[in-house]
Amino acid sequence: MTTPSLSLTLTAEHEMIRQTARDFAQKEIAPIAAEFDESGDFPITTIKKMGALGLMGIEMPEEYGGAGMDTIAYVLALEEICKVDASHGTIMSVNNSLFCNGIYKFGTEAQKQKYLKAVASGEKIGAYSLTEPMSGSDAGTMKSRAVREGDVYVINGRKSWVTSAPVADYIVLFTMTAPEKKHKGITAFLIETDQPGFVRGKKEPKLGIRASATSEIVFENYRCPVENRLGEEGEGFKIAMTVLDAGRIGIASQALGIAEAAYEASVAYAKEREAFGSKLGEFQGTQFKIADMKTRIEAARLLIYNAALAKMNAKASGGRYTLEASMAKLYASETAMFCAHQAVQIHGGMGYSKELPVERFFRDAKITEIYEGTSEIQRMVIARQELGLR
Ligand code: COS
Repeated sequence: MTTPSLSLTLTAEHEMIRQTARDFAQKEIAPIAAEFDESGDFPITTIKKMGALGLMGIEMPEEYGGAGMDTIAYVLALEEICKVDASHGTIMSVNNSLFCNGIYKFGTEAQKQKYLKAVASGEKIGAYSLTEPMSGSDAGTMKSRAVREGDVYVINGRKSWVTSAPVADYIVLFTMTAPEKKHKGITAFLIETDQPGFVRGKKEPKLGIRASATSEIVFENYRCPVENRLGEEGEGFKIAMTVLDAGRIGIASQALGIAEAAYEASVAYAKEREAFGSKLGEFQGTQFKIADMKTRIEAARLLIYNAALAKMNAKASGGRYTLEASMAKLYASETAMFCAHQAVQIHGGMGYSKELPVERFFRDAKITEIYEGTSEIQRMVIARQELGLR
């Protein structure tokens, strides 16, 4: 494979984390990826090892258990993991983007000491819970409730599609404290999953990213101390959206990794497999597929780097990078689906067989167009910004 020429100069630290993630993925994840995809078991051993390498809290300062690196380092490392297995990448991205980012930005010092340190270091697993059975894209319509009683909030309700929920130690939960205020009535809380009233619900039987266990969670009079509220009452929707901006850069990187895996498998197969007396790659029908895949991959990469740089600039300025994150997520996820689709087609029957990982790339790619905001939501966010509607 040729190395793409980029207008971004990577530092020695960037190269180092990319190599670390690449080596780990090849050595430790590649041999088990198919087996965990088949069983749907959570790969706790490899995830813990990723924590020890600093991959579970890449952007968090070292004083809070993280690796103290920047967003470029994060996207490079995540891409490498996802090139081998998107399930490991999902768990990594939720831990990094959705859990750590939120507490680092909105948490108190005590919350950072207790929850951020443990999750950024990989010692504990973090999760993020916004979605409910009847509230997905319209995140402001949730039914779960938190009612304050003295120095605790009593939480009741059902949340769904929570990545890592079957094993998570801590969860950032978004729930209603003032339903009449709609999205302005949502509040965020830090949930400890070993406390009474927290119940892990049914595990989702999924098409792809099967080893990143996902389940419902149920709250039955769960008593959450006031000091575990993240931010103020009513700030939950803004916290959720701010954190999703970071998350969407992660999902874009995941999609890029899947797209590259599908592309590299296709190039190798096109060079090796013969039909009608010629290599597949000698047919124009294959060449056009390869050309379109490569071009979209490099365009996605640039949008991701653009979003990562925008996030780094926003950290200094306090501004938002919503547009850049949504464009990267939209384009990269549709690129992943496009490349996985082409890869199955180039491989023919072998692309449809579980003997090769190409069918797994195809199944894993689809979720990137759905979670952390569907492609339709990303288009809505982009268009609203451009039209000045929000
Ligand atoms: N960062 C910070 N604040 C944001 C924000 C962001 N990215 N996006 C919206 N907000 C704020 C707005 O500024 C607005 O604030 P005020 O009430 O103070 O004016 C508030 O949030 C409501 O914004 P808006 O009116 O745009 O909300 P909508 O209900 O129209 O919803 C969308 C906006 C659809 C973009 C949002 O609900 C969304 O992203 N939905 C998808 C949710 C999702 O990704 N779910 C998957 C969960 S993880 S698997």
